[in-house]
Amino acid sequence: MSGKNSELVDALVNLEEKRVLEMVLKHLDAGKPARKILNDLKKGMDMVGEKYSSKVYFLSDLVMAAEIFKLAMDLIEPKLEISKEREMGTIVIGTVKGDLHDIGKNIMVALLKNDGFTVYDLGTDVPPEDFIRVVKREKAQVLGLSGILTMAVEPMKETVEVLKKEGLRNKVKVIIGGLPVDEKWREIVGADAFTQDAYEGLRIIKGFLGVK
Ligand code: B12
Repeated sequence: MSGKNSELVDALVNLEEKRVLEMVLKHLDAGKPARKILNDLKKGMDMVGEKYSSKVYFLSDLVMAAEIFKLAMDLIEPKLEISKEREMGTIVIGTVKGDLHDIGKNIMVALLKNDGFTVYDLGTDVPPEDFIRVVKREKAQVLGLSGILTMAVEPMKETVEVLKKEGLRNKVKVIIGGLPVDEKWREIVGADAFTQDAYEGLRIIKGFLGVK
């Protein structure tokens, strides 16, 4: 593999589960920040996606990479625990209808929980009505919509429309996240913000709520 990548990136790209997990543990023991480890894993995942696009990898390879990523996340998550005792705000989050990708969303959820937010994670393939029901019930201040497929723009838009119909739009901030989202998507969907990066997402959400 390319000499520019870290060993961890290469191990994930080569789908070497044992080596990935060993390296994650080694990095954690050495005190490497969880954020840096996550960045490497994300880079590896992006490269796996490129290999899939260019037909070097099959779908089974994508599934394998996703499994390895999840196992690595399980090791990293407890280390993110700085557990703040304060109540930061309530967020409802999920991957929109028709989309089953949840790795990025799960990272966002882990970061939010770690910072003391109350998070209602509705999982994947979530219909608009389910988002709105939980937003209402929990009086959430923020709604986070994840979408990795290009078609996710439609269900995102639909979800914001239902939010409007229920008269909740001005009470809830909406942020969209995922690989394809950009300013154009934000506009089409009618969201307040977008990001392709969970750490930026955390900053934006804190900005919404005026907390640090
Ligand atoms: C892993 C993966 C899968 C796994 C998913 C496993 C899982 N549990 O998630 C499996 C194998 C199941 C899968 C299935 C499919 N996949 Co897929 N997959 C990927 C892959 C390789 C990586 C995605 C990923 O996890 N990235 C890593 C995470 C960390 O990044 P991220 O999602 O962008 O998340 C970050 C930010 O966006 C942000 N974020 C994410 N969500 C949110 C939410 C909020 C609120 C905020 C604030 C921030 C935020 O924070 C994260 C961290 O910074 C991508 C290729 C790629 N390069 O991305 C293809 C890709 C997304 N898949 C693709 C396709 C086509 C499919 C399938 C249709 C394949 C098939 N023929 O069946 C199915 C779709 C099934 C469905 N209905 O959803 C295409 C999409 C094409 C398109 N334009 O729509 C891609 C781009 C591959 C490609 N190049 O062709 N896939």
